[in-house]
Amino acid sequence: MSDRKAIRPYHQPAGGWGALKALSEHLVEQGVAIKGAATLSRMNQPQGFDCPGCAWPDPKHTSSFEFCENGGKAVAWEATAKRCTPEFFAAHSVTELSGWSDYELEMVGRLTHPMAYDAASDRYLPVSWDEAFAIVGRHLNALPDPNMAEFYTSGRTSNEAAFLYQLFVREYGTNNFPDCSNMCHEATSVGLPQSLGVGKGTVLLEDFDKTDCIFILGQNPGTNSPRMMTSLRNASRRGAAIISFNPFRERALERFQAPQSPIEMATLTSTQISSRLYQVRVGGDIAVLKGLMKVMVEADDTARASEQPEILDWDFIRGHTTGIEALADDLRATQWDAIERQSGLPRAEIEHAARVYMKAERAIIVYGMGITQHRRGACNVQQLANLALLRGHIGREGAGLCPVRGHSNVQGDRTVGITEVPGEEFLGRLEHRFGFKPPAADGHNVVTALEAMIRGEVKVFFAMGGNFAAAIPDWQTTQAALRSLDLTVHVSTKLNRSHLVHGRDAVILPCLGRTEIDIQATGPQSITVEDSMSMVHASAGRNTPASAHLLSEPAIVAGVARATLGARSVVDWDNLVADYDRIRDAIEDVFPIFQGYNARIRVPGGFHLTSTARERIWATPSGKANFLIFDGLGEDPQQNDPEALWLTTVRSHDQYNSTLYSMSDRYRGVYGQRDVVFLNEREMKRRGLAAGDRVDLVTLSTDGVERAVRNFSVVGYSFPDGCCAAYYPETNPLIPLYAHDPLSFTPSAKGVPIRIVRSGSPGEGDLDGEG
Ligand SMILES: Nc1nc2c(c(=O)[nH]1)N[C@H]1C(S)=C(S)[C@@H](COP(=O)(O)OP(=O)(O)OC[C@H]3O[C@@H](n4cnc5c(=O)[nH]c(N)nc54)[C@H](O)[C@@H]3O)O[C@H]1N2
Ligand SMILES: Nc1nc2c(c(=O)[nH]1)N[C@H]1C(S)=C(S)[C@@H](COP(=O)(O)OP(=O)(O)OC[C@H]3O[C@@H](n4cnc5c(=O)[nH]c(N)nc54)[C@H](O)[C@@H]3O)O[C@H]1N2
Ligand SMILES: [Mo]
Repeated sequence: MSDRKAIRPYHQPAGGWGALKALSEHLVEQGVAIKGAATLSRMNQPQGFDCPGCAWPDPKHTSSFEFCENGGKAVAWEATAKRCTPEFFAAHSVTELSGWSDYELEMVGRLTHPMAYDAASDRYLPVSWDEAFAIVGRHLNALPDPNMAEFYTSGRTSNEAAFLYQLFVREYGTNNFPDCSNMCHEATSVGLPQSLGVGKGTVLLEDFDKTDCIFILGQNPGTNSPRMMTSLRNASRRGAAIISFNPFRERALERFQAPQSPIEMATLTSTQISSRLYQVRVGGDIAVLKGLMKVMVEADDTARASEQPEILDWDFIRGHTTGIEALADDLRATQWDAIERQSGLPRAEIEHAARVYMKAERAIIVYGMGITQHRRGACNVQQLANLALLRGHIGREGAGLCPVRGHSNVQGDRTVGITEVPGEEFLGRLEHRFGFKPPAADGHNVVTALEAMIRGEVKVFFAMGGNFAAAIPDWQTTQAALRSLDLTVHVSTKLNRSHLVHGRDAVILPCLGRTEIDIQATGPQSITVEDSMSMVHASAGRNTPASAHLLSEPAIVAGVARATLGARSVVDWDNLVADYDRIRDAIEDVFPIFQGYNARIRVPGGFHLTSTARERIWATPSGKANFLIFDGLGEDPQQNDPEALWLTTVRSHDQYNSTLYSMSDRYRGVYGQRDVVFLNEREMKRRGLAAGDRVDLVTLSTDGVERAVRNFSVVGYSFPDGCCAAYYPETNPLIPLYAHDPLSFTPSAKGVPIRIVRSGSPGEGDLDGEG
C-alpha cells in the first residue's frame, strides 16, 4: 500500500471498521481477495490450520471465526498470489537486490525453487533439491569441529520440524541452537524458573473470564496479539480493572471496537479497555514494580500493627515462598524520589495503581517485549513474579503470570528440544530412544553465536526460518561477520535481507507454509504447535502449495541429514518423514509430558501441557517459590550521561517482525514512512527541534564504536521525558551487541542510550496534515 507520507492522528478506537478496511485492502494487494477470504475461514478451526501470526490461544480451537486484522494479514502474506521465481533471480543481481527495501524484497512473493548463490554472476541460480542438500552436506562435513556451525530457529517452525531439526543437529554433533526466543522471551525462560521453577506462563485463557484485575506491562495487544482484545474487552465489560504501563498511549489499550459486535460496529461505539494507562519511562518498570510493592508492604505493616486485615497473602507466603523478609526490607529502604525519577511517574499514581491491585481477589499480570528486551530483562520478569507472589496470585483461578509469546510456535520449539543448554535427563532419553550419544557441552545462543562469528570461529550458518540478519543487533559488525562465513543456508518462504547478507556459498531452501497441504508418503499430514498458554493442538493446511517444488520443513531436515550424515546416521529419516505421527511418537518417547500425543491432538482443542507452578508445585532448588531482590532501580548503572535519551524500538501496526505489510502505522498516525523518531515536545524544545526536522540517532556507546542511523524525521508525540521510540528493525544498527542481559543474553532492544543530532542533509519537508 503506497500511502503518502503524513503524520495524521488516528481518532478511532482500535479494531472496528478501520481494521476490516485495512485487511480487505491487504487481501486485494496480495491478489487473494477471494482465496484469502476462504483461507481465513479455516483459520484456528478444529479441522483447519493454526494462524501463523501470534501465539495467543484460541477458545479451544472450536469457536466460530474470530476476526483478527493482523492474523488475516499474516495469512494473506503467506497465501499471496505473487511469486519469487528463478526468472526473478536471473533478472536481478544480489548487489542490486541489496539496495531494495525490506518491504520491496518480501513483496516479490513466495519463493518457488531451491536456489544457490553463484559468485561469478552475483546471482542466485536454480538448483535441484539434491544439489542443494549436497552443498550443505559438503560444507558441514568439511568442518573439523561441528561446533563451527550454528543452527538458528525462528518460532514458526512446527513441533515436528523442530524435533527433527534438533535430532539432526545433535547427531551431527553440536548444541549450537541460537533461537529467535533469545531476542524475545528468553528473559522469561531464564528469569522465571529462579522464581517459580517454570519458565512459562501460569494462566489459561479461561482465567481471563474470572479475574478482577489485569495489569499489562510492555505489551501491545491490539497490534501483536489482537485476539487477546476479545478477552480484554469482555473483562472490561464485566467491570474488571485493567491497568497498563506503557510509554505509548497505545490505542488498543485505550479503546477497542469489536468487529464481532454488531452493536458496536453499527453504532460506532467502543469499549474502554484500560481503566488507567500510565506512561512509564522506557526502562522504568523496575522502579514502578518496586514502588507498587513498597506501597503494599508498608500498607501491610500498618494494617498488621493496627490489627486490620492483612494486605499480603501471608498464608501463601509462609507456606510456599522464601525471601519475603529480605525483599520487604529492600522495599522499605527504597526512596520515593528515586522511584519517581526512574519511573517518570508521581508517587500518587503508583499508589493509585497499587490500591487497585491490592483490592483485587484475582489478578493477572500480562507482559511482553517492553519487559523482557532490557539489560536487566530477567530481573524485570522476576519482579513481576514477586508482585504476583505477594498476593498469592500464582496457582489460583483467575490469577497468574501471562508472558505473551511472539511467534506462533516459539514456545513449542523450545519444549521439543531447541535449546543450547540441554538438560541431562533430556539427553539421556534422546540417547536411549535413538542410540547415539548427543553432545553435552553447552552451545551458543544468539549473542554468543554472533560473538563466535565475529572472532572467526564459525564457518556455517543454517537458519530454519526467520530473518536473522535483520533481527539481530549491531548490524555493522554482525552482518559483516555473516558475510565472512563459508556458507549460509536459509529455509524460507519469502525473499528477505538474510538471503542477501550471505556467505561465500549460499543456499535458499523454499518450504511449505502452514496454510498449505503437506503430502508425504502416507498421505496428507498435520503438524502441531504450542501456544502462549501451553495448549498443544494440530494444524493442517488446505491451500495448494505456492509451487510444486516446495518441500515441507521436516522433509528439508531429512534431506540435509541424509546428505550430511549418510550411512553414519542411526535415524531412519525417510520413515519418520513419511508419517508425522511417527515423529510425534518419537517426541513422546523423549518427552514424557507428551504422553498420548497422537490421540490427544485428535481431540478438538488439543491438550494442555501442565505447568507445575499452576499446581503450586515449586520446581526450584528450595522447593519453594522465591522472592528475588533487584539491587537498585536503574537498568544500566554504567550509563549516567545526562544527555542520554533512552530509545525503545517497537513494531508498527503493519509489520510482522522484519516483514513489513506497509510503510504505515495507523494507530500511531504515521503514514508512508518508518524512518521517524517519536519524541515529546519538551525534549524537542530542549534540542531546538521541530516536527519534521531531520536528525541522526547516535548510540552512546561504551566501546568507542560509532553506531548511528541517519536522516530520521522527528515526530512530536505524547511520550515520557528522557526517552524516545523508533521502529525495529531499522534501528537495529544502534543496539550494541554488548548491551544484553547478563542472565538471559537478551539484547536490550527496549533500552538504548542515544543522543539526537540534527542531520547534515536538508529535510524533505514532505509532511501534510496535523502533527
Ligand atoms: N502483527 C504482529 N504480531 C506480532 C508480531 C509482529 O511484529 N506483528 N511479532 C510477534 C513477536 S515475535 C512478538 S515477540 C510479539 C511482540 O509483541 P509486543 O511484546 O507487544 O512487542 P513490541 O511491539 O515490540 O513492544 C511492546 C510494547 O512495549 C512498549 N514498551 C517499549 N519499551 C517499554 C518499556 O521500557 N517499558 C514498558 N512498560 N513498555 C515498553 C511499547 O510501547 C509497546 O507497546 O508479537 C508477536 N505478534
Ligand atoms: N530492535 C529490535 N530487534 C528485535 C526485536 C525488537 O523488538 N526490536 N524483536 C526480536 C524478536 S521478539 C524476534 S522474535 C526476532 C524475530 O526474528 P526472526 O524470527 O528471525 O524474523 P522474522 O522477521 O519473523 O522472519 C521472517 C521471515 O521468516 C520466513 N518465514 C515465514 N514463515 C515461515 C515458515 O513457515 N517457515 C519458514 N522456514 N520460514 C518462514 C520468511 O522468509 C520471512 O522473511 O527479532 C528480534 N529483534
Ligand atoms: Mo518475538
